[in-house]
Amino acid sequence: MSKALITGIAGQDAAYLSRLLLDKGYEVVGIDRPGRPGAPLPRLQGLGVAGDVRVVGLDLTDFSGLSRLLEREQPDELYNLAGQSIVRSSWQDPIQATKDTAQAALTLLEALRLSWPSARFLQASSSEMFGGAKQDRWDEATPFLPHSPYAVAKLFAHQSTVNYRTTLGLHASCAILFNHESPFRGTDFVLGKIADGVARIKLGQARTLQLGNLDSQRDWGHARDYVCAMHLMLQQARPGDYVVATGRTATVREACRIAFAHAGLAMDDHVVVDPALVRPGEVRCIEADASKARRELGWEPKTGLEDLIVEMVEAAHRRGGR
Ligand code: NDP
Ligand code: GDR
Repeated sequence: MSKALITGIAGQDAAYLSRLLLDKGYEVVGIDRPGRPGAPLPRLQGLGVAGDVRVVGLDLTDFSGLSRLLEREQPDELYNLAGQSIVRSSWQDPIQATKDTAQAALTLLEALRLSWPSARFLQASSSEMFGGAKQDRWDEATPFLPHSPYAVAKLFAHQSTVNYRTTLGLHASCAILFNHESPFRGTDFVLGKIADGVARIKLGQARTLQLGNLDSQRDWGHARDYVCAMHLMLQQARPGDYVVATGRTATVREACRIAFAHAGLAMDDHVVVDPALVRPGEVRCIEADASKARRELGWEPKTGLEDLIVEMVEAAHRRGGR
């Protein structure tokens, strides 16, 4: 039986990845923040796997603790999904964001190198690392130009992973993930906020939904599909870096229209642009090119934008708003 260790076990992707790996017969051990042992993990519960994942609490910058954990668990695969994932929050506490994302990844890599180098490692990198890149298509060769403390920290973790692969020979890979969502997405993210807002308007709990830049563009996919790409990456004989995206870019306005239309509502009657929510240094995403993942991994996203949004709106409606 293969064993996987997943950091950030309380998060969206960790829940879908746990489900995928358990279905494949893996033993799954999750690393959560220390200090909340036995706390309920609603996303694991939501996918019916809370009882099947063994959870340990550990500070990801604790090198000795991580080394001991690796020696004890001897995992075949290690997925580093932990991190403070709200880009805006990284401006509020850039030092903590850098600790959670950059220092944690380096500590994991170093513990892996010294204690259990045979494990295969996956780093959750982000399209935010491209930031201000001028190219219209973003792929693995596009130069990075990070725009936020979050993205700078992600780039440090990314380059450290590349370094441990190319210089020290670890089987270490980076998934350069574009936005991916699910009913587990909170209202700090635009699709979660739209799904929640539509549900609340439909239920008569609200009349308006305040948003920022409606013309902003993103490539949105389903988290369930993106964790399949992560898993496939670690099954390759050779490690590498892969853009994971659908290839379809849409505006926030388009996403809104789909959500409101599904609920039988007219977006223009409810959406209000709040200039305070418009981001000053907006990342400009024109087109994501995931052809390497399609070609080498045989990976294809299964859920399109419409189905993703419908799933999110219906889940928010069932929850009765938040
Ligand atoms: P989530 O925010 O849902 O999950 C990340 C988890 O990491 C959270 O549960 C968080 O815990 C935990 N965490 C943060 N800091 C620490 C720490 N110091 N020690 C232990 N755990 C910690 O994000 P996703 O599941 O959506 O994303 C997974 C990874 O992929 C993240 O690293 C994210 O940056 C990256 N990514 C995600 C994309 C997306 O669109 N979803 C796109 C590109 C990259 P807590 O809940 O307590 O904060
Ligand atoms: P992002 O996701 O910053 O791309 O980071 P988010 O959903 O927050 O923003 C997407 C786009 O929507 C626009 N927008 C709004 N965003 C929010 N949150 N709230 C609003 O009211 C609103 N109105 C418009 C934003 O300006 C932006 O253009 C996500 C995270 O998962 C990161 O961890 C990950 O690295 C990147 O995706 C890839």
